[in-house]
Amino acid sequence: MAIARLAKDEIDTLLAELPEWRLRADKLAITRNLKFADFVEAFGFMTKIAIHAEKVDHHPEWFNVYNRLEITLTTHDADGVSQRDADMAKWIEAQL
Ligand code: H2B
Repeated sequence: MAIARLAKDEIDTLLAELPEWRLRADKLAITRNLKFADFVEAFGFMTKIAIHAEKVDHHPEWFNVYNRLEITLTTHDADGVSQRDADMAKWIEAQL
């Protein structure tokens, strides 16, 4: 576990800043659901995130069906939510 997990109060503060994001039931990830006009819009957004993810070496877990996208952010190297997830969630919000 090379990267530090955020403490409960740090996650609370983060989620207060990100009202569209939720803590997963097991508390090891944050999630957000998005809906786009169509598949091309959804996949285009995923492509944008993918390019950023490669750049910062932090990769989302996601599930896409047509225009729906469920994004899950967790840090495998921390076994939970880290500052990397916070930064990624904030970056994603800034693209919307
Ligand atoms: N993405 C996520 N979500 N969590 C990680 O711990 C992680 C990653 N680690 N992307 C990175 C890649 C690591 O495996 C590589 C070797 O830097």
